[in-house]
Amino acid sequence: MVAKRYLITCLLLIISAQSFAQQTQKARMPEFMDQRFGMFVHFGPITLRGTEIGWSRNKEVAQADYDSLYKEFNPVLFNADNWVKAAKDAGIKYLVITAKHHDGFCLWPTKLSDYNIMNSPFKRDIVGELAKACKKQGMIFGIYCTVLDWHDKNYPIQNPYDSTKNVKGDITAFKATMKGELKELITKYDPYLLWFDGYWEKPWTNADGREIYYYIKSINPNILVNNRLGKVSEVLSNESVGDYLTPEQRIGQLNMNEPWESCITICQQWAWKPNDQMKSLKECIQTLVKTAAGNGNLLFNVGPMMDGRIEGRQVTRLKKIGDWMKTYGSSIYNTKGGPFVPNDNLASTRKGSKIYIHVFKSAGNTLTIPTLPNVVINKATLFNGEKVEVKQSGKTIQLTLPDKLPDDNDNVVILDINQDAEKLPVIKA
Ligand code: H79
Repeated sequence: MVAKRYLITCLLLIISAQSFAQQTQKARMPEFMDQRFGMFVHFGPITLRGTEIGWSRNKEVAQADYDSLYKEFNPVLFNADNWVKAAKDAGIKYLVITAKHHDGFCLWPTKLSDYNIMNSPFKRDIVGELAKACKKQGMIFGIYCTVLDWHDKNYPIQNPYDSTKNVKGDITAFKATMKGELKELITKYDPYLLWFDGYWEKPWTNADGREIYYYIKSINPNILVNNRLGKVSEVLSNESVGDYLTPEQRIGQLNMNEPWESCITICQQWAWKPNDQMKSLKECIQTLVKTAAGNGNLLFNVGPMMDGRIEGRQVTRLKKIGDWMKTYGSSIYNTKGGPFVPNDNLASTRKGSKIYIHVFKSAGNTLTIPTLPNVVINKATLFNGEKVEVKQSGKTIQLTLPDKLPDDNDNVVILDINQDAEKLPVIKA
């Protein structure tokens, strides 16, 4: 009898937690998706070697060396306000810092592990300083953590490249530590979102992910959580754990039903690498545009240098993206993707009665797009006010652009139509 009552109470708790979480998701997701542009920051002692965070341990860098780097980690030129300003200047609206990556090193003074920033010569709370700078400058603040921890003896995988170095582990004890760390992160820094990694890990189950998800939401139901806390799938279903999809190093496909965010690096590596190949301004801008045009967000990654600064050429690149956004931001923020499915020649976004056609390639100065059924185009202009000629014939619309196009990276045509563009069905362009 008692057991039965206990079971019913548990079930009720789970059900109410679930609907509560879903309510939260409904309220916050659209607001988050309206931001469109975030900055991912991968940072840690490994910047001293210039190899990849996490995955270079036991590869390019010997384990003993990797695990000792924190003793020399001293990014004396770290200035949280400068990072946030670099993001702001790019037109970025939210920032996500790797508080703990797979190597287990914590960038905040946690009570749960000695492997943290207070035991480095730097002895400053990087997560805390960033949270504060974000608040000051009006930047949404998010925290990355991962379900792996190669440093924690309770986590069964200590060296993914050599299973003989692995241990039995204790996932229950591990989850207790994880909850302790999350509680610290949430109560100290009040993150808007938690960005989890690690869905591929064998010792981690979907049920483990769900437990942590509800733990987070029980502390603050408003915190958004990405889908990598559970066993990820390409679509969000009842089985998924998390509030949005997160394709990595690729632009997600147009999806009007499920929220998503692509994480993509400004160079090749997540963590800083000397002379890493940087994306051109055009590639950066078109990556952002194609993401928005697919109805998703872009979490654009930078890896600051070992001295704590973001590389000058990256700061300049970010500033140039911001200059473009100053003119064209209204075609990105708060818009929906579509109605045209993005392709190599064009992508589109929409808001109210406006469709923004982003022109990447045109045949001469003519762009042909499919007809929009039952739609009257009242006006077509570029952002500088120049007129674009519109000719409807049969199944296509021809847009004649001025001979000299104003922008080298993406020219945007604004179509003003006689109805709500956000309600139009998706059309293959
Ligand atoms: O933090 C960044 C990556 O380090 C992290 N996600 C982004 C945000 C990430 N870690 N692992 N993965 C993504 C996917 C796993 C890739 C692997 Fe491999 C393939 C692990 C082993 C095979 C890449 C190739 C790393 C080692 C070899």
